[in-house]
Amino acid sequence: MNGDSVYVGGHWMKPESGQTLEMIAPSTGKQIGTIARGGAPEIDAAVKAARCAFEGVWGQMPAVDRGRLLTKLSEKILEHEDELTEIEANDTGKTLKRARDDVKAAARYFEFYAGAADKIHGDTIPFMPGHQVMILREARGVTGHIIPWNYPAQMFGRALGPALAAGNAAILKPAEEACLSCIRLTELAAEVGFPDGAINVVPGLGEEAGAALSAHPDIDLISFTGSPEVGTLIQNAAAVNHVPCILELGGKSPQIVFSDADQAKAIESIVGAIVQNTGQTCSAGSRVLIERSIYDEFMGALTKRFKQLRAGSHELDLDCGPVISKVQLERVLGFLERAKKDGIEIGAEGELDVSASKEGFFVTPTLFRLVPREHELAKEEVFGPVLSAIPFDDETDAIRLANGTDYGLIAGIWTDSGARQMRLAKAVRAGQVYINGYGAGGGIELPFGGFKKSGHGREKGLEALKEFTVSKTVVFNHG
Ligand code: TXE
Repeated sequence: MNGDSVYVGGHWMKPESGQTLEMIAPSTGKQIGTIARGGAPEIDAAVKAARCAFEGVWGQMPAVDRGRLLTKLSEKILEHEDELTEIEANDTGKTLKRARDDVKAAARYFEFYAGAADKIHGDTIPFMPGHQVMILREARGVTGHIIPWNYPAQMFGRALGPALAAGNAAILKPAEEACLSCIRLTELAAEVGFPDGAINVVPGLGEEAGAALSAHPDIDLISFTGSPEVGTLIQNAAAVNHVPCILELGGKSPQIVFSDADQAKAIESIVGAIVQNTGQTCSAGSRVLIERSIYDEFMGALTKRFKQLRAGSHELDLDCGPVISKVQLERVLGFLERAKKDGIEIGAEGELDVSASKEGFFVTPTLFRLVPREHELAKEEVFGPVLSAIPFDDETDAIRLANGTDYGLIAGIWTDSGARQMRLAKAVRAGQVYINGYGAGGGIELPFGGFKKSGHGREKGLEALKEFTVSKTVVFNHG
């Protein structure tokens, strides 16, 4: 694998720094590979290569042919499903099942957007007599994508699928904590035959390669998924050049359980939504809000289920693997320690399996009871398998609580009442609302993005194509 190179203009090359970064396996704490430490020079070369592709072969390619290339990449990913699954699981500490689902999702992104490439079209508008107005829908041009470590393979597809389908030339800056699958996926994309410069991948540190990409004056759009703090830095850097940004910045998503809900069904979903990917999911359901009249009964069943959870080596396919890094482990443990110090009662803890090595970054799944509404556990994203339970009095209180954080990414509403389902769906400020279910980001077809500090812009679904294109109004005066 090209673990010491950046991919620019159709070529793998060593970065000017001549340096590499170590990739550490979260389950063992041991190095399993390297990536290039790309920086400003490589980002600049990538932007130039992308501009050249956009103004040349790639930009001129018929949409149907762009779609065919995306189809080929999708098929190629599935041909390499086993290999990519292993890479992804070792690199991120995901369970093998989760990693396989992610690789399939990466293929599905390219499949979905392949079919859409030649269906992007504009409109006409009735205007004054003697005039004809056409609204063209054009690619933005050169798009930059800064992605996180929690779903490297999926994010590769989520970022590049719609950007390329729409005809943009792209530069991807994957995360330094985990991106070996992105390197391998780039190799597969190169084999498929995308024109030089259509896809450029520059691994490196956020403050180097990422900062250079977000501040580059010749970028037409930045899409970013990561922390709110870095989202602010990126948006500020891009603003200097008036470059628009799509930001997806995480959440503190509520699962709201009313007394008339199917409790057994809700519990399975609630547990799944906080332990999948070891809680390192922007759309993790990290708060469970429970109607007070059923609080004790519901917590009894939830506690019982939580105690069955096991975390251990990703190879065993338990409920949780490790978290991504020592830094993240300390961050999650910090939340747990502060909560204990503040006297918040632990409702249940899962179990650390013997396979959870001391060198790995393991944390026990934890459920907290009666979390005070203003506590950080009720407000802040932990990004680990940590669930906060909070009772509510009535519907109004539930809505207030659900909307009571700076975030607004997704929400789950559990109730049998149709009228209440509709009221809550409208009142909760979140980009996705699930009724009697919880999608954790949902299918690729579904638009995804946040309200408030969860970010702005929409990815996934056909809405992503709107973001990665721009309208141009053309007025013919034939009077
Ligand atoms: O994210 P960062 P971190 C949240 C989650 C987590 C916290 C910290 O709560 O605990 O963020 O994670 C690049 N200019 N999410 O520190 O730093 C970086 O290289 C340009 C939620 O890992 O935001 C990586 O590619 N780019 C989330 C990407 O930003 C910079 C997923 C994300 O890293 C940069 C991940 C800079 N100055 C974390 N600094 C979600 N929404 O899903 C860093 N980067």
